[in-house]
Amino acid sequence: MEKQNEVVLFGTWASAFCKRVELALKIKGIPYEYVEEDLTNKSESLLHYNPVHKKVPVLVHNGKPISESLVILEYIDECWNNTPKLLPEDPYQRAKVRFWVNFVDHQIMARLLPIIMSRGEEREKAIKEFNELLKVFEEGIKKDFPEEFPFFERKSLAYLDIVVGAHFCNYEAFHEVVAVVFSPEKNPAIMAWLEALKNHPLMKPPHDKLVAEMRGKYLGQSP
Ligand SMILES: N[C@@H](CCC(=O)N[C@@H](CS)C(=O)NCC(=O)O)C(=O)O
Repeated sequence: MEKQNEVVLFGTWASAFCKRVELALKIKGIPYEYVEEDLTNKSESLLHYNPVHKKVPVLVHNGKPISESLVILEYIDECWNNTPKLLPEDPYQRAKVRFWVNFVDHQIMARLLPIIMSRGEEREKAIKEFNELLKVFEEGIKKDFPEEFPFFERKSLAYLDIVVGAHFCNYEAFHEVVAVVFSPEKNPAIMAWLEALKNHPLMKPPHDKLVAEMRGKYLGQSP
């Protein structure tokens, strides 16, 4: 007989996109099996389950695959709807959360690569642009969610905490390997939020492992 709720996550440990899905499953208390993928040698299962993008994360629920991390988060929220909600009930609030998640994924994240790739004055300029976008984000969420801000005072992590936390709560490793990009002077509310997120028991980033990974990836240094 088929199991009622068989959940398998294909992921890779250092990926923020995969971390999002793991966080959602843990917040909702959903038991799952985790399969670590080697992206230099993708498994037949991954290629079978995500033939379009061939990327992780992929969630397989009772044999049915779902790809794209944000699609997976929404699927989890809809399927296990008697557990803590990731998205707000109100459609307008939901739209605003989706708007800012999109802003983080497409605008803010796009500014990280120029920082990684550049040096000297060019890097300073890239960091300044990154901080300006963070400021837009900070002001935007304060205006859109005045009652909820700061988010970390909520009982349970929600959609925006998951996305922001998975991307940025490892910022200390990024500072150590690449450059200091977050500062309490420039982005006080975001920094306070990240500080709380990184100390959350589900969020805690594996600092030393990440530093080694980033040194290899960004600086070409082997461990
Ligand atoms: N938009 C995708 C991005 C996923 C993604 O970029 N996954 C990376 C790991 S961080 C991957 O699987 N890369 C393998 C490849 O590009 O071949 C999502 O949100 O799930």
